[in-house]
This record gives sequence, structure tokens and C-alpha cells, in this order.
Amino acid sequence: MHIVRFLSFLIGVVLLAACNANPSSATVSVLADENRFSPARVEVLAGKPATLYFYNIGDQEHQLAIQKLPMITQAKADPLAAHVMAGMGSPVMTGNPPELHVVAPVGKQAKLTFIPAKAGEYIFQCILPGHTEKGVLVVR
Ligand SMILES: [Cu+2]
Repeated sequence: MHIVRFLSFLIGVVLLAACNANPSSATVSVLADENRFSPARVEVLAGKPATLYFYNIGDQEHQLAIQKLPMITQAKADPLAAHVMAGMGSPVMTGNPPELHVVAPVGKQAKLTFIPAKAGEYIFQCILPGHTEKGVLVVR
């Protein structure tokens, strides 16, 4: 099952790379499983549209969240159902909801679009209890 998911992910990456000829935007992909995000470092451009594809190749739901990320355009998730809405009383969240947040159920992908405002390095992590996957979003 993992092999099938991984192969379909690879096909997706190749297709995305082929489509990403426009240097004024950035498309990045992150895979999640129970142990890690791969890659653990992705780069997008300040002031330019960014698209994040988030693939869950693990056996549990995974999420990717950045607590604080200055954005010109707030993050929009597709499908919208994959996005945990702020203030919906998720038991996972305490305090302020993360500014960027996407959820991928097992075997699914979710897409997030946003325009980052400011160069910097922003830690992203899975915020489910007991999960430790982590990475860095570099905004150049
Ligand atoms: Cu996780």
C-alpha cells in the first residue's frame, strides 16, 4: 500500500515540476508519514503565490501547521474540508490557532495556496498529539 502511495506521489511530483515553469510562483510538495516530513525544508518566495501540496503516505492523519507566518494572502486549503477551521473547538489546539494549517487524512493529499509576506524561516510541524514531524518553510 505504501509503495502505491509513494509511486502516485512521485508521478505527482514529476507533473508538478513540469507545470512549474513560472518563476514568479512556487509550488512545493511535502510528504508526511508517522516519522517525518519529506523534504523537511521547502522554499517559497516572499510576495509571490505559493502552492503547497501536502501528501499523507502514512497510516494516520497528519497535519502541517505554522503558528506564525506573515501573509499577504491568507492560506486557502483545497479541499476546504481538509482544513480545520479556526475556532471549531479542535481538542488539538490550545491558545491561538496556527496561521497556516492543512490536514491530510490517510492516503489523501491537500493543497494550500497563500502568498507569504516576509523572508525568513518558519517552522512547520504536525500538531496532532504525540506527533513529532517537523520542517522549515524558507521564504526568500
Ligand atoms: Cu502527524
